[in-house]
Amino acid sequence: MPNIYTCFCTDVIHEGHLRILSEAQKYGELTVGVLRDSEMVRYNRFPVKSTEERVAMVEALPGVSRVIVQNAIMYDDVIRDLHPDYVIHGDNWDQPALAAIRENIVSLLSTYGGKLIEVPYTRNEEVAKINRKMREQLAMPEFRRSRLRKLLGMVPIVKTMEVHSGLTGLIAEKTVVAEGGCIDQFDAMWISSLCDSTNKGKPDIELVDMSSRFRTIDDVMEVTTKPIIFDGDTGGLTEHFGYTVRSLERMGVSAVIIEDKTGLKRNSLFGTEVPQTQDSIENFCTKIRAAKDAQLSDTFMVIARIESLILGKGQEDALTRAKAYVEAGADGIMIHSREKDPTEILSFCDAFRKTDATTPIVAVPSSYNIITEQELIAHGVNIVIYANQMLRAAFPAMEAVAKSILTHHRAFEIDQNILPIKQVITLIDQL
Ligand code: SPV
Ligand code: MG
Repeated sequence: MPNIYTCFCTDVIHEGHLRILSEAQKYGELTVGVLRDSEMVRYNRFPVKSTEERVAMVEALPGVSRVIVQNAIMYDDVIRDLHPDYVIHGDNWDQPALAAIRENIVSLLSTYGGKLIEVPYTRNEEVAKINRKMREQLAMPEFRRSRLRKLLGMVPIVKTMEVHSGLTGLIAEKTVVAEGGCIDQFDAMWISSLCDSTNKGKPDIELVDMSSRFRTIDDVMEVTTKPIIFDGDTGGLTEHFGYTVRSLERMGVSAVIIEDKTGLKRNSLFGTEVPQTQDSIENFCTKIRAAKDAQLSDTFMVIARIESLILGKGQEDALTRAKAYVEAGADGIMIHSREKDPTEILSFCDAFRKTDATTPIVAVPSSYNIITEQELIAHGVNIVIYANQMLRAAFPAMEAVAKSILTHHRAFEIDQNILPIKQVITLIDQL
């Protein structure tokens, strides 16, 4: 009997999946692959159910002879091992990522004469409703908040993109690339104090008040599902910070990062060019403890940011602080540097990992942007934040428009460089 294979990457079975199953039966004995959690993430389908629950769900379906776990989005291993006569899949190849998967399947099958069967994708009100509900569930505060901790256990590094508005949130949420046989996208979003302030035309000195910062979070949350890491600056007064933590938790933010500075906060990338004061270990530990005491959920994370390298205090000071902050209850540490060369950051990470194998490390490679994610992973980094590139891209683009219109006394010349109006009005999906 010929064997036929399909892969399901879903938490919910709908009419479309059942149609694939009944079609598959016409060809032979069906094996269904259940895509593993970490790959569901790359595929823009964050799983609500565990791999085991999804396997059990598929095993209970009619016409399924065998269920296996598919370990990678691309089909190389599964086709090599199963050698299916047929692979069956919906014909929804419209996005680039899906088109790359199709190419992968077709090229593997062609090596031995296997065939791809494409079933018309089921597009009806019921299926659309199920897909919408799955997305909405991901956006609920309780679920979204827990997603960062889950990701830390699932992926080698949590790729985090700066966002400062609904629109930039949508870019971080939806951008997917299919490059060299891999599919990739961002895992989380960073609400940077620098970019949130700059976007409001204000300096990054804790001037933008919390209500306004929360408004930015809300704008992003309304249109996205990915977890949010909030830049909490110094956290303000210890007596106030517990209230901030509770508000962030209630909103569904996953983590706050606070930096060990005190007094008028200036952006770290100024380094020692402007006066900046590092907080005492004792005070900062008290602030961390207050936050952890105020926290109500199990999933929210308070991450302590160490400014020793920024302020020229050296690695030993940074390590002493890291140890103290973790002992005070910090759920992670962020180490920052404004050097172009990543050596000091990597040296810190190696030294920290010798004494602490588990506390998540966060890195923000704005200055040492030469470093790759693979190198960060090799030195024990768990979260990488691309902290300001989205805003820096927008500013020169908008300034060029302003200059072109002033220069030419009309908007004709710049038109070819900007998004067509047709695309603007269709850019945002309606509910
Ligand atoms: C931010 O993005 O606001 C940060 C990172 O805090 S940095 O600007 O490098 O200090
Ligand atoms: Mg900041």
